[in-house]
Amino acid sequence: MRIDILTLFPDMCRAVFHESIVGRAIDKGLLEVYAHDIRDYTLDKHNRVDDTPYGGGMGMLMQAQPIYDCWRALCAELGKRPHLIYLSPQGKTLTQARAKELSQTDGFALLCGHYEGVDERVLEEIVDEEISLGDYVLTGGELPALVLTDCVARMVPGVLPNEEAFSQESHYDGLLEHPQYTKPYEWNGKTVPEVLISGHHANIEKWKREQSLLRTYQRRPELLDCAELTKTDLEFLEKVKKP
Ligand code: 4H3
Repeated sequence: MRIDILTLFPDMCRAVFHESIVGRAIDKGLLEVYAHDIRDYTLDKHNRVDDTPYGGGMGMLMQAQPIYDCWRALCAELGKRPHLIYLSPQGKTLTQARAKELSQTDGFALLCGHYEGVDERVLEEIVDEEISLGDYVLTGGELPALVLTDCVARMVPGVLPNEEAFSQESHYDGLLEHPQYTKPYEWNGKTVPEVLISGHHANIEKWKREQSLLRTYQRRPELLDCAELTKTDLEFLEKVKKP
């Protein structure tokens, strides 16, 4: 899989994706991530990439031309138009399901805006999809782009040691994950739930499922409307809901 990031802050992106698990995936050749500097494509003699908004208003906007030329250069390099995602608070909220779909493609490109935003005309011309991380505003699209890259990368086959590592986690099947414990057995006067050291595999699985249902019910009850629940799950939830 190949991910191309169009940004005014390529070093900020590189610093993040060359570390940790994503960094290892790149070293292993499972993933290619490139950061392209939009400023390299400015035609302005002072290297400017922003200007004031028509109609007035605060701050500066990124101009269309450097972004468009950066995208054109990428198209030429790839020999095709990449699926381009613009990170913005106006996009559809990122879900685990959309990240999973993206992890099954051969790649995509990410456009990071900065300042107060981007000239709408270039967005109309090149953007295929708009994604938001949530209902809040950031100074740039770089952090959301890196979050999306991380979220997608960890589901690319081979990036995590085993597929179970992500298929059991929160949101993967529409539920929150059960609580987890590691050594030592007793810490700060608190021990680990007995069932987990019982060695009884079926009981352990049952406990995990019930904890997962319980947490989701207590913390994010709206998720239960969309989760795939068995008859046993529903019976457990009925018991829990009764006061
Ligand atoms: C994404 C981008 C929030 C999100 C973002 C989010 C800077 C978009 C600029 C950049 C525009 C002005 N903020 N919730 N900010 O995912 O290009 O907002």
